[in-house]
Amino acid sequence: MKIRSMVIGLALAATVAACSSAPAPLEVTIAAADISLDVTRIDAKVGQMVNITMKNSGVLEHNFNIDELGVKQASLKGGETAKFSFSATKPGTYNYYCGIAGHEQLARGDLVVTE
Ligand SMILES: [Cu+2]
Repeated sequence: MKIRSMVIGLALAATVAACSSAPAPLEVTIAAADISLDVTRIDAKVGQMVNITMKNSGVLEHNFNIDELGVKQASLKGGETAKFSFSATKPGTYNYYCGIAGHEQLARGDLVVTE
């Protein structure tokens, strides 16, 4: 009985260690203007939750997409703010952009994910 509770104790300790080694969430605030994003590079770790607060400080509608991660955020009207989150399971450089017609080349950036 004593050995059994020790094994359970070790398993719990291992679980806690695994959780605490995960990187803390990354908080990023992005302002979208007509037509640009004020953050053009986000550096994150594999598995790190990226919490975005996006404000549309322009007049036109803007949104946020990362095709490879399935991120497709609904368009914001001028003055609106949205919060959303994502994480990447593999290292790489992921393009993010506004998907409104004609905006992609100007309102874009790179999410750079490393181990
Ligand atoms: Cu846009």
